[in-house]
Amino acid sequence: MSVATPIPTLHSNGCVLTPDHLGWLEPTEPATSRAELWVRYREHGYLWLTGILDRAAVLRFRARFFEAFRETGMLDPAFDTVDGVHAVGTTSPATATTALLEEVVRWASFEAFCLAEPILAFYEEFLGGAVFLHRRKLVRFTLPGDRKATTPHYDLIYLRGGTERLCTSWIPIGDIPVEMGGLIYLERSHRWGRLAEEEFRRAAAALPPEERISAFNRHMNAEAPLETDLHALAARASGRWLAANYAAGDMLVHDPYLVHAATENHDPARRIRLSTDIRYQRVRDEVDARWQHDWTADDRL
Ligand SMILES: O=C(O)CCC(=O)C(=O)O
Repeated sequence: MSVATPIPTLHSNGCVLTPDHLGWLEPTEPATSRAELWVRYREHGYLWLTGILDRAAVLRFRARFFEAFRETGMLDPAFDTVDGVHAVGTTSPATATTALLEEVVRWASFEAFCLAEPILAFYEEFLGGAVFLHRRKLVRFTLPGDRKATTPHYDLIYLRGGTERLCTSWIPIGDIPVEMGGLIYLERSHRWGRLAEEEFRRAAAALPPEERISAFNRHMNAEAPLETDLHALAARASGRWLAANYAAGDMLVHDPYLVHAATENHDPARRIRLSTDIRYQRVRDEVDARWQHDWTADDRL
């Protein structure tokens, strides 16, 4: 994709991001040398590895998900299952979609998806040793027109009980062009995130150990860790929000201090956005014990 391609206005939780506040992510060729990958990762806080995964395998998993999703009654039967097209005007009780997601994160086929050869090979090379995949894995879908999107945060807020040498993989399960509401990163905010976290660490030093590592400890609540207003946050971190047209087969890798959010899905074709976010680290580094359970909607992590 050309960097000169104009970026459309995007929306996130009611916040309007006009093109002057946005930029494109820079793609990285997966065959790039390890040394160069690290240079880019340190500089930008992310790697957008285009086409690292087998596109057909990713689409097979998308089709499998929507086959199960059909029982919510929200899939338009006029389209192929793999397209994941939302049936106009349909809704489903949150309990039904939560139960489905809680089941999907325990599917053996999902575990296999997360342990696909190219992912493992990438991390073993990138992290330089045997890797560990956190058990708590999230699968997310976004219906077209839904006004709720992931609010800005950096991942370490939720993962303070282990190493900070941790990487998140965000994997689009299907194509996610920019208007379909993918992940956006706040430019070079991993430096700012580190400083913000140091401040919180100091403020929380006197709290009991369990509360100190909680994303919801009283200091986090007292002074909201991050603005929910994306413009205010961009001004504080002096960066733009970076977006991309993601394709099935891509994988993003991000630093645990890099601030990110998601945008709303305004796909004219009414396709449902589907993605997963999963975390890897070296097996020898300290692991956050709270993340060694399957995700549930009420796990408060
Ligand atoms: O997919 C999303 O909406 C959010 C993902 C996320 O927060 C992450 O990858 O850490």
